[in-house]
Amino acid sequence: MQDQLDKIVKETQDALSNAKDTASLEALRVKVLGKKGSMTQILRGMGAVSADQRPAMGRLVNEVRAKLEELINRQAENLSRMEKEMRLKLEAVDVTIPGTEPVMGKLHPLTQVVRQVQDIFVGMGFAVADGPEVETDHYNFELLNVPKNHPARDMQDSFYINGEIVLRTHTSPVQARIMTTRKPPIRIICPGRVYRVDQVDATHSPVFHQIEGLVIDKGIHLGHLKGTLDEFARRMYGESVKTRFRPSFFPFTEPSAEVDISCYLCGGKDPNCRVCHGSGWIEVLGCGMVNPNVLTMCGIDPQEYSGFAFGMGLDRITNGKYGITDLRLLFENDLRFLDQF
Ligand code: 2NM
Repeated sequence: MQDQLDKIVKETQDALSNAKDTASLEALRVKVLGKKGSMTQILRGMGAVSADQRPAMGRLVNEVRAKLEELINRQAENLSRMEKEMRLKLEAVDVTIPGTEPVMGKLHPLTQVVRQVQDIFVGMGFAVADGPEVETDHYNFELLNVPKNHPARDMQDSFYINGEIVLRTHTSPVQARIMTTRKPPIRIICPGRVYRVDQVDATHSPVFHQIEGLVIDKGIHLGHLKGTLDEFARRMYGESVKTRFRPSFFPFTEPSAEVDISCYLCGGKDPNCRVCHGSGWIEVLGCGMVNPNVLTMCGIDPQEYSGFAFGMGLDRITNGKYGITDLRLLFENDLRFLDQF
């Protein structure tokens, strides 16, 4: 029995140095001290020991058992300390390491300008409206008093899907849709993409962007038009800009005008100015009092209501503002270009 005990102690010591984690140590504990463990087997064998040797042998077995228990417990403590240290090392986070800065996106320069224009008009009580880019001839031309023989209605100048469907050539059809469905007062601006047949070059594109405005109410007159657009020009280009209204023609307005602003870059002093080319004036928009024919066709009584409307090309405004000289850059989405704004 003494030999057996020695063997168990030796084997347990060997196994202890091989128990590299808590799980294998617990397996060893069961193997030695468990119900079917080797020490328990020894105790069971006590019956076979002669009565005179039993007390001494019993004491010895208990001492060995206590010693093994202590060895295993000590190793268990060691392992659990080591495992904790290992986890702390693995899970350590160095909060002093500098972070990686996220790359911030930006709005496309056109979007920035649309928002700027929108904000100015929203501040004056306008609502933003939109509508389809694929329009009917009825909303795009007919309701806007554009005659059947007008060059814009030529297959050569507009993108027709078929005889009646056309890619909108301006955002006015959005306004026609509002006029036919809503009772005045109406105060809206309509930004969006528009389409006209054009060869692509530095100043032409078959796709471009407009924002148009419309005000209809009782007693609206040219003074409201001029005051609104003067205010827009000052908010957009600075308090010191002057405006100039030149007579013009549009089928949907009567009378009509083009609005120029005094040059915000050179103030008219630089004969080689890249924005005004020395004229001192920059053409920024077209406008007019809504033609009574348009009101009538859209179901609004011109005897009761009047209104004004205006429209501007956003691409040109954007290019002027940022000194961009080629329209194509706005549509190529080259990040090396877009990153600059
Ligand atoms: C312009 C110039 C003048 C205009 C007219 C209308 C509508 F729908 F009320 F008839 N919307 N936009 C208009 C008037 C647009 O763009 C240069």
